[in-house]
Amino acid sequence: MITLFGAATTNARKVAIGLAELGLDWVPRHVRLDQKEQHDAWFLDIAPNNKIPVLHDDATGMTVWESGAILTYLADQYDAKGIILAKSGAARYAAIQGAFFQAAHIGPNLGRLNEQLTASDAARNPQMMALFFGECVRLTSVVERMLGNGRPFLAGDYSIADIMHYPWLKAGLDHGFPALLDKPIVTDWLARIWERPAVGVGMLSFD
Ligand SMILES: N[C@@H](CCC(=O)N[C@@H](CS)C(=O)NCC(=O)O)C(=O)O
Repeated sequence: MITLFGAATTNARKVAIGLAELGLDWVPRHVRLDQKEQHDAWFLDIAPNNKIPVLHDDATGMTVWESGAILTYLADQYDAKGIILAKSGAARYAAIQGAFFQAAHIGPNLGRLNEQLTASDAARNPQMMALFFGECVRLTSVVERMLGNGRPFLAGDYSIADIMHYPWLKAGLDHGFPALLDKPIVTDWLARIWERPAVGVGMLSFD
């Protein structure tokens, strides 16, 4: 059995989408971030960075953390047809490149900007706010270029690159940053991804 340690968050939902795409059975283990359970010793043993998602697979005995690494693991173990990640060649590395880009840039910058926007007046730092806002403007342009020339998905075919970005850009558009993300090329892509049944299933996980 596969266990996904997670919560109703963007990063856990990426993995839930991947599991649904591959038709895998799994059980959720809700980690209570509101009670700081991610700092408990048992959790730090499996996830030294004290963050969800974490996946454990009884079939291989492996435990993996970092959403991009988990999706790559699932693809290597269970995706013979290359539904979420091509087995070789340029398409494989374009997808992995997109996944790294999300984890290194989109996630941290949208996350920090959101922290600034939702902070109390006393805790808000105008310099930090300007820094993260500026970077998010730049990153939105990167996403637009990735989808340029009529490309339907972020890395050629549908892949882990789209799965990594979807919960973040959807949440950004819905909750915080319409001025940044309400761009036809991005909203068309969001609509295209949403048409996939597995995406709807994954986005409701841990609710
Ligand atoms: N780059 C990581 C980010 C994981 C992450 O930031 N998880 C958040 C929830 S969405 C978390 O566990 N935060 C708890 C904490 O930082 O203590 C990934 O993609 O898996």
